[in-house]
Amino acid sequence: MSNLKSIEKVYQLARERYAQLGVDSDKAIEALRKIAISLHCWQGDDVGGFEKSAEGLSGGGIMATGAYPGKARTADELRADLDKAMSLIPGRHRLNLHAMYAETKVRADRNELGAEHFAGWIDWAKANGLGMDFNATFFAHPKAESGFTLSSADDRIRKFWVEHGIVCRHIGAAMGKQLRTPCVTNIWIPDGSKDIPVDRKGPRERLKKSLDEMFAEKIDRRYLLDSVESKLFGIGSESYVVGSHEFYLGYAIANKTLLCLDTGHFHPTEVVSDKISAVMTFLDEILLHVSRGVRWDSDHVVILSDELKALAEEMVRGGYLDRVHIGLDFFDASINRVAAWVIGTRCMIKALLIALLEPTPKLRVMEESGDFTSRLAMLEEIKTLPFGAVWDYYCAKQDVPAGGGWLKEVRQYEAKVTSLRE
Ligand code: RNT
Ligand code: ZN
Repeated sequence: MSNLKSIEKVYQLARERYAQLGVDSDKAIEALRKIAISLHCWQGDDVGGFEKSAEGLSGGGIMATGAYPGKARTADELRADLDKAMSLIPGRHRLNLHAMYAETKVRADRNELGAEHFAGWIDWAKANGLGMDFNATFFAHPKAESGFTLSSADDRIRKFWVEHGIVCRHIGAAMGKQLRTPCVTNIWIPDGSKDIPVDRKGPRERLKKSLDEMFAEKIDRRYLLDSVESKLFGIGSESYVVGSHEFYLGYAIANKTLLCLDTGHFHPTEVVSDKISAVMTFLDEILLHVSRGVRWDSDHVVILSDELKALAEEMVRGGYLDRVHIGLDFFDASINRVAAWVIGTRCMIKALLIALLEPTPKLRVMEESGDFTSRLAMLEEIKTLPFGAVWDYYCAKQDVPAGGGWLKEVRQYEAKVTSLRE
């Protein structure tokens, strides 16, 4: 029997098994196909970027560790690596780009960037039928070295970063317009302090003022969706982070922006899965940065963990798929970078598939009638349903390797392409 034939056969058995629980696996697959994950460009080069004066990650408090050979050195290499990764991931997804990945012929500072500097990316996205999301880059820059950007007490510094935010909104809008899908343009700043500050209030008031200035121009939501990302602490901002969760939750509600919840940006026992329904009660849309913190905001590659599954369950159970933008945010420099994208993104999609295959109506009936014994029994039983058969079938139908076979392709690409890079 051919591989495809056997995948189909196993799928038919799984389909029947799910049908016994009232779950239509064909429908689950159809729903899954429509979910776009925004693949972050920065896994491909350890958050390096291509600016002429690239200074690496200095001044940002985020860190990629590891020295695996073969990282992309140019935009063309990064796009080729993304092409390879995307060819091994089922479905049609999006590209999440950072401003530091501008392709400038002559040096343009962050406040001088325009859509023309991203033409190579936009053309590539267009050619591949991908939407794009965008991020302003408020780190790895001399004007970020003091540890304060949009909240800086130095008005020249603060203004510079406000200008950066404004040009990035225009770039995002151009991406959205050209690609005919709104570009979520996210703001994360590293502002904070290593040791206990006396003034916690001043920087937060200045950050609000800067955001107000940045967002003053109304831009059509068909092109641009503004988003703000909170954080708990960073390297060098252990004692105080200006853009904390409370700060941005308040800002997003008051100003109708999106809120970005990064799964690595909370206390280790706090989970974003429980925050979704809480914030969605007050916000139209949110952005997720799906990451995996190990003891801290370490940005490990996303795996199919209980929390990843819980995150997907909350999106599906709450009917939030249209209002939650799923972006990834991890960067591991210690393993093959193309493989890192493939592993993390496939896991995100698997988690969504598992959630879509849940017999939620049955569970709800148990819960509503107070039968928590049956609810717990069923929640545990469904963990061993044949979801893998549905996943394999979905991959085969989408023309990507069903099992671990994708790794062979990454290894071939490594031998022919990435390992030859200096
Ligand atoms: C940093 C934030 C931010 C970055 C990217 C590169 O803690 O998570 O989203 O990871 O912008
Ligand atoms: Zn993030």
